[in-house]
Amino acid sequence: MKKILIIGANGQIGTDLLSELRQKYGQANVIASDIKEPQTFDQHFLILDATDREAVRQTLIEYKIDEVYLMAAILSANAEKIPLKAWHVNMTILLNALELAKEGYIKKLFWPSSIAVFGPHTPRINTPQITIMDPNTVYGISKLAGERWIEYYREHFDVDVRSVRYPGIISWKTLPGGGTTDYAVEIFHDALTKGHYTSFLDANTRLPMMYMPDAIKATIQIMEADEDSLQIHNSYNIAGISFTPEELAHNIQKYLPGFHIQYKPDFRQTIAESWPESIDDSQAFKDWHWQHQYNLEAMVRDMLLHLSKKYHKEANLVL
Ligand code: AKB
Repeated sequence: MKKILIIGANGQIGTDLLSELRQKYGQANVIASDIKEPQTFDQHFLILDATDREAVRQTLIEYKIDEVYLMAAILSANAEKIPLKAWHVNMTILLNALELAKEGYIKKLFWPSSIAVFGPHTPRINTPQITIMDPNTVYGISKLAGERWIEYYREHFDVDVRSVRYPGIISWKTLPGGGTTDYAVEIFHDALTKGHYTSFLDANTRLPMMYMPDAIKATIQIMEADEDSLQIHNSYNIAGISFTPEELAHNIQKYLPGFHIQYKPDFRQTIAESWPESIDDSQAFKDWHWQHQYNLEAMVRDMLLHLSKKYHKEANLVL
């Protein structure tokens, strides 16, 4: 059985990825790591600072790791507050992993890119796989540079690295940390606990989003795809659902009729306006049969069912 290391296992995507990979490959074969302790005890967890290449190398050797999922990053909104640190962290952890893969310590690497690689001159509707990319956020610049580096390491050093451009990811287990698309998760928590939500994006800001089960499916599917079928060596566009805060609020109101939303856009509005509204993922479909499953209605229902249990608010839902 192969051995896997997740870096950034306590984060929003890392948490769900960890449980899915452990179900698939067994508890002891999937080592979780993060810079911070997890909420609950995990005997296969270790503290790891991925900017420290020697520490990562030791972990790979000690646990005889084959594959790494590099899920740690400083996201778009947080990165704008600490530009140089965000650049340093996002690039160093990737270059460390690529160097270790080049040296033979990692057989296969997953590194996520993001819709943040696109910018104000990118076609915003049905954004093509190959198009203008002029990101104007630190996070987007680091992801675009990362895409160039992974392709470079593949071409020059035959490193097997797989990547998708995540849209905003919606999930109930762990909150996202510091992204522009975070409103689409916060809204559910506030709808259930307070009955109202103040959105930091305008009512009509349409962004590409995806429900977590689809994001995990894409991540594992591309890692398992036959290498020869992958024609794209920077990062694949993947699409899920595109909606606005207003449309999301209307869908929540179907289950929580008393819920209301107000809009107070802040600096994240400018970031959102530089990103696409929807994504063309036909290349991913063609190469590795990618297709999302959840639409807006199914995602909202599933989110509310899970979170209402967490907050003991099942009785409030009109089902
Ligand atoms: C963010 O908002 O920064 C992330 C992303 C789209 O990569 N969710």
